[in-house]
Amino acid sequence: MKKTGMGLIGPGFVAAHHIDAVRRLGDVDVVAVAGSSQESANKKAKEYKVDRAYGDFHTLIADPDIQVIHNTTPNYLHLPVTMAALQAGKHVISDKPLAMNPEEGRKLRNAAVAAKVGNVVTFNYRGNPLVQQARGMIARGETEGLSFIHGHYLQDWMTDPNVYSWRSDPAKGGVSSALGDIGSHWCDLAEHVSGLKIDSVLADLTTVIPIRYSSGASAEAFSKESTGERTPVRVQSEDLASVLLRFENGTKGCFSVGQVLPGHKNDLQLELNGRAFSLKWKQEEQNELWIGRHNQPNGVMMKDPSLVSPDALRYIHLPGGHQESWADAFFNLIRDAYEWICEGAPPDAKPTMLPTFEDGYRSTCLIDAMLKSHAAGGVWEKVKHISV
Ligand code: SOE
Repeated sequence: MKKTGMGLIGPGFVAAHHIDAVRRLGDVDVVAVAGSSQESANKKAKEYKVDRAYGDFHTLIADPDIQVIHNTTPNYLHLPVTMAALQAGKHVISDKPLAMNPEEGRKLRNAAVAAKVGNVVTFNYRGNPLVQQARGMIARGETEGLSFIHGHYLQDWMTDPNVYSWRSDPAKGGVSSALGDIGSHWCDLAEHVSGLKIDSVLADLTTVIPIRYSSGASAEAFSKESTGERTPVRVQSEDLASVLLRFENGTKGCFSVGQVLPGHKNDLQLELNGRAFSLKWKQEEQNELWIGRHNQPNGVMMKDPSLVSPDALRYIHLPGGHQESWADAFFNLIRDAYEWICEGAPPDAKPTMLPTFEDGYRSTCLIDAMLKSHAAGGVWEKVKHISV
């Protein structure tokens, strides 16, 4: 049987994980990678052991052996690359955020619907089995409603002012930095797990490190480059933010994001308080789900096939006590995406867990509302999201 062909455009930090996940599927071929130049594509193709390397994305998209395009380029290239792939009738798995702003996000969402192809955004934290467990418990009404949804997503890889990434450059990363990069994950997770949409937001944004020192090249996420000749760059976008939330049914919420907070490596935490019990999931301790109770001792559900509900079981690969990780959850998303794509990606057969361009577009609307709220001096801003 001929394998499905995959091509990846934009080999940065996350690209290796896309390739690993696809190779783990077994029935998908990593056909080619494309970079910003032939030289960088050759280097990455050698590193990832991929046969074909293209110095421009159009050639990769035109390759007849490739049916699925993974777009892991910097944010400013999401629109042109994804649009070109959709127009060529290819399925697309895009890194988050889908686009730089709601206008771009809407164009991509509409183009994907019109092209009738698989369209997925890597909100990969949905792929964790205990995230699906929490989602199922809430959907079945076991928490007896939700009063408060809160948490944070904190990192420290931008603490050093010598780290200058394209994410801090509005022309390449978009007007928002921390909110677009990791706030987008938190909000997607909060909406997915709770089943509730955020209706309005009140945001307070800060730039803790207003001057960064650039070596001329963009630092990869989590890299620690601080050598070489550097020039100062004034940073306008936020590296720290706190946001109050009102969900559609009146449920309250709040979250903070920051990428300059020493000691916090990839500290995503989501807590949901219901009338019957509370649930808390921490990405850095992702094999446990905390269950808080009022009249009984609190508990911890371990990731164990015999404990979770059937909808979460699908996302577990190992017996209890065998820790699963970020890469396993990422794989789960890629597996669901390819299963859907191989069926022809019919909208009504989309796995519940799978985030599509609709979710990616919504995410750009959420971030936009937060930016507007802050710019207006911290006022409540309604999230404007136009459905197809
Ligand atoms: C960097 O902040 C980053 O790689 C994000 O871009 C990813 O989406 C997140 O999963 C891990 O951190």
